[in-house]
Amino acid sequence: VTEPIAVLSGGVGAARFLAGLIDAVDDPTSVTAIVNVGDDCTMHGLSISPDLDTITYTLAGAIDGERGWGLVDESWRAMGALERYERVRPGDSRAAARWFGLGDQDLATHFYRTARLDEGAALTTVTDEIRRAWDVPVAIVPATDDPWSTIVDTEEHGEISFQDYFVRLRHDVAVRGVRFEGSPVLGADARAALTGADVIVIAPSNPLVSIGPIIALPGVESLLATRRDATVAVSPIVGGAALKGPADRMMTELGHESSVVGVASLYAPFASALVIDPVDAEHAPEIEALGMRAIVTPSVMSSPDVARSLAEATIDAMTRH
Ligand code: FO1
Repeated sequence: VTEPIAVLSGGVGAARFLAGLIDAVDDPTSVTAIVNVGDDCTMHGLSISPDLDTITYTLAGAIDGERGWGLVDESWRAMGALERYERVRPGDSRAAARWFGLGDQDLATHFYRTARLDEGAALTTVTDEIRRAWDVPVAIVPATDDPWSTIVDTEEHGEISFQDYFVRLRHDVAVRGVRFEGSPVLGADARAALTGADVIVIAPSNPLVSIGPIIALPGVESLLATRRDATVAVSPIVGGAALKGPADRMMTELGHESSVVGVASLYAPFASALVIDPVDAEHAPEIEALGMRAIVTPSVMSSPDVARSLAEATIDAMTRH
């Protein structure tokens, strides 16, 4: 497989799929990951891009596999040292927050990103510098260079930032809505990848808060619709449950079926095929009724071999029919 491939990406699920795709293609430089930035946040004055970093660290072989985020063999001395300041922090201050774990080595990435952005560099440029520092062969591009934040509307706390929802509240709260804030433009590299790809893959990431912010960028849904025959999605829901994170619960709370059929309903306007696990094979006719081909192949990426086979089957489905 050598054709240009664009992959709409969130965090962990996308990173594992991309690692499998690198093993499956002849030339990894033909792959572009277009990455969600809706989770991006500022902590301690530092610009943090969790999904970009999860993908970079995973493809560099440096991710902490158990956590799924941050670096392996990490130490936490800086975080620990913040405790002293927690005691003097005014009640209404968010300084010295320790609920968002930033490891000592991971901090270097956020120092670098923040300093370069402060110098006026675009996020696309800085992301590519970080990618090269980690010797990752796949192009990694933020979906947009502009601020574009996911806001989660919760029953208990009203509207909060994505990381407040996901990390601080451990996504253990009822969600009644999701929206995105900003006036973004699709990144030029992302647009070029979507226009030029032979195959566009929607990675197995949360459809509402990982893929959703990319699709919601002005012009992206209509651009993808023109590329529907080339676009395939990999379901992040297997047997009705999310592989990781709160996608299943969130789908139900926001009025979608938490199943491969619910995923198919969301993606049918712009994807012509959906990859599902054998446990969901019985749902293939419902997916086809929505106008998508159902590709049945093991999709729980429990090992690099499964990730590679999944990537191969996904690309084959689009190039050999
Ligand atoms: N996820 C957590 O569950 N807890 C954390 O403390 C945490 C810190 C963190 C720091 C840097 C980074 O790049 C990611 C981090 N994540 C953490 C993961 C991340 O916030 C989420 O997994 C994604 O935003 C969801 O895709």
